[in-house]
Amino acid sequence: MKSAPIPTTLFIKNRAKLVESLTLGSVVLTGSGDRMHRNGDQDYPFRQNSDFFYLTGITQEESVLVLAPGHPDTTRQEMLFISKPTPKSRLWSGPGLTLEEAANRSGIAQVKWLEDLDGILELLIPNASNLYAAGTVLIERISTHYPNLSHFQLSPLMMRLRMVKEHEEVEEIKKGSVITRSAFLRVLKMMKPGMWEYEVEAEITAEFIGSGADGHAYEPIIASGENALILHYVVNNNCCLDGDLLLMDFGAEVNNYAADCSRTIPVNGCFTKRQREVYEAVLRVFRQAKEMMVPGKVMSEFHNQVGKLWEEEHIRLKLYTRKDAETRSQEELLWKRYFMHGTSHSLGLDVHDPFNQTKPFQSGMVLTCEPAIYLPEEGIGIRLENDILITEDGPVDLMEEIPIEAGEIEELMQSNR
Ligand SMILES: [Mn+2]
Repeated sequence: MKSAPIPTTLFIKNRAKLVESLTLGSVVLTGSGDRMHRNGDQDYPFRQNSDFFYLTGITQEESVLVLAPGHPDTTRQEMLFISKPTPKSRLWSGPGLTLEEAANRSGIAQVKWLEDLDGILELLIPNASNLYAAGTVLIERISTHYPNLSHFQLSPLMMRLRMVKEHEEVEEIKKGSVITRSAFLRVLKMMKPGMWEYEVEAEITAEFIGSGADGHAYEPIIASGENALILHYVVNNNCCLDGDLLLMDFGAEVNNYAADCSRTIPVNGCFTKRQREVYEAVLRVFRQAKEMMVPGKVMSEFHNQVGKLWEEEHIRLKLYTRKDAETRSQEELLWKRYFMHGTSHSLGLDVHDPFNQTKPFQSGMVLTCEPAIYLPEEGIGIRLENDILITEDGPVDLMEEIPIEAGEIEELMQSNR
């Protein structure tokens, strides 16, 4: 069986938190993701809208959540609408959720068929003091039926909630990390010169699917040699050569939650002296950066501190001199030449989860730590990335168990020869 579903307690808590942040008389309408037509009878794979999933746990299309917390009729305060199966939909797509199943999954007592939605909206919308809406179909419907009514975006409220994780969410990210680890170990076992990047991708995919994950949380980057210098390299269509490094950025998705990991390994199982020197520099920055991920830190401040660490390492690697570094202005800091992306982003239902960059880190946030170095002159790109849970007692590395020491990686690769 695929991974056990997320406990319904999470979705109940999430709705309670949203309701708490609403003013009196507010009504929330939010819809599932839209079906994306591809061609003929084919759609792009459906993946639930993250905000909608966060509030309901429902993975089905054509679903709508209605919240009217202050409503005098308590049966109107929280309602879920799902589409009623037809003989045709049963034949082509299977049974779909029953009302009872949807109620159990979401923890919402009032579940109705979608055909009843309009009647309910007619009752609720004209009396709402604030209307929050999300989902293209719903917003279209509101602007057609109530052209003079203005509504607010739901997403800023959702961002505030999703930035801090509940323990059920951290558990899913942990599950994804365990599967991501198995995939990495599998690659270490197989890797040898002459293997193609897409073959590496296939091994990772097989491990993800075979372990009960949903699949990849994002398009995996499998970049050998100079391809590692292309930050979003996803074609994965080159041969891994003897003497090159292989940069992999990959993560399993479990119950819609993402894991996000980067590792860089020598294709032939043995770092050259220079590769090892550069690798150790990235690892040192990674370790120090991780320790700086504590409550109260602001993202930009964190990134600049990591930049300072990089400056020392770059000087040690003889990329520039201290004198060079000190004469530069803030806008043309030399470390940015070799590390041109952020050190961290929020992680959750989306691999780049909604995050307000101005808000300080706080306990319960899950953030990546991903220092990297890109040296075009030497054809070297190295990135190391783990997922970190911020707590009052210091950072907790959710990927602690995924090998990262240069020596350990070499040993694991060579022991399989
Ligand atoms: Mn990342």
